[in-house]
Amino acid sequence: MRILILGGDGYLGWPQALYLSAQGHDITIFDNLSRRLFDLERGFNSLTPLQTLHERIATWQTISGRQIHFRIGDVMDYEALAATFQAVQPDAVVHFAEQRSAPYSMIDRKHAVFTQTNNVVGTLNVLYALKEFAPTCHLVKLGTMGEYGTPNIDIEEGFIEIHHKGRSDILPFPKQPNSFYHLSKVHDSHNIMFCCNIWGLRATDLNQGIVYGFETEETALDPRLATRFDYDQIYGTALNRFCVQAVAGSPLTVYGTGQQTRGYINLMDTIRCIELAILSPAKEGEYRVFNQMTEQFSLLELAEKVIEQSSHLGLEAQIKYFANPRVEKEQHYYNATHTRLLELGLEPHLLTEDVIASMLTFAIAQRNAINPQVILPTVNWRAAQNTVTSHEPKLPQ
Ligand code: NAD
Ligand code: USQ
Repeated sequence: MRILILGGDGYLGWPQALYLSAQGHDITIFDNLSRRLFDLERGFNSLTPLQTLHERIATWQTISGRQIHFRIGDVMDYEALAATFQAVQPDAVVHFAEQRSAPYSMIDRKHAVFTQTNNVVGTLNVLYALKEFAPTCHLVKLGTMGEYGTPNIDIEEGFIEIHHKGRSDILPFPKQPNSFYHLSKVHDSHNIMFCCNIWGLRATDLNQGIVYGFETEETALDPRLATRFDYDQIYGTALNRFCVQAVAGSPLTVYGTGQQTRGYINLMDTIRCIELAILSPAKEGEYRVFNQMTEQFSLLELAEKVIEQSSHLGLEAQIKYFANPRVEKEQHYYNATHTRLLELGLEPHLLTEDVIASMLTFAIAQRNAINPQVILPTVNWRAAQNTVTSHEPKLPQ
């Protein structure tokens, strides 16, 4: 298949491109490299040393004999996007190209506006490009489990049957997101569902949990193929951060009570789920939602797992409770259905002791690259203005 990967230079997009290329698909990456620019501006770094996109692609070609095509471009630039759709004529488009950090979106007004503009307008452009140039192409869009929030009932896969005053209907599951970033995904979901309905587009919205891990079969072939491993307070996610903190000798930063429970998924399962969605596409006019997670844990459960494995490696990790910089429920019910990808054939890689040990071992090997200055949280949801650095995103005119 011809597959266009928007955001194919990112944490998930790059290993996805490698994996689908290895399966024999014809891959084109479209990315504006904004994620790399953010690190350069702030002095943040991925724990895995990253090669340029050119070097990554050349390495893959040498190793596999397969070519990945790429175009540097912004999904907010409709002309560039449209030209890419016309040139590639994709059978499937995987859309990762969004600003994906909740703390980034809560820094201040400019970062909130940037996040929602980049994500919502970008996705709207993708929907128009599909309509104009590839109406039968299947859109596989990365959403997030955080769209649902933490309701006091089981979370269903996208839709719920409601009985109300003697009538019933199957309606989108209620959304209660916890950040302007998570809200941008809700807005995207509504726009995608609407376009499937009015134009007959076909789309799969993957409400994904928090991804952990840094390696796939393909990235492990050569260090130059590594994907990013973020551990900073803006882009680092819970488990990845806890592993690096344990190695850095910093306390594990548990916000609030640590009872917050979320869905999690291994990086290797992420790329397989997306392949499964591509191979069984949505029908014409169909908007479907899969909950892309394999297990759920509270933060304390994760922290305790990291502490236990750390002790086997001679590290003395400990928890430090921080006053929660976020506004979120700290004691709540959480039970999310996630059967549709299993039905399509997903065989999950679960969070075993070995997985955590391998993440810790990798962090130990990279110990000298850890910058302790970027670990502690400074973005507070309650503040109208947070100072991360003086840099501000450029807003659209
Ligand atoms: P990432 O920031 O590493 O990658 C996103 C890529 O998109 C980057 O390479 C960036 O340069 C590019 N990009 C951003 N805006 C763009 C634009 N306007 N035009 C072109 N390229 C643009 O993020 P990731 O962790 O790989 O996440 C990918 C997707 O998966 C995101 O949509 C995210 O919301 C979703 N997701 C991620 C996780 C996770 O834990 N990482 C969990 C659930 C959902
Ligand atoms: N948390 C801590 N300590 C930390 C970091 C986070 O206690 O050092 C807590 C947060 O308060 C929150 C939970 O851990 O309760 C998860 O935070 P996170 O930063 O790991 O994940 P989140 O902000 O939800 O965002 C990440 C990705 C995002 C994706 C989302 C999936 O950055 O792109 O959409 O996971 S989900 O959480 O299912 O919505």
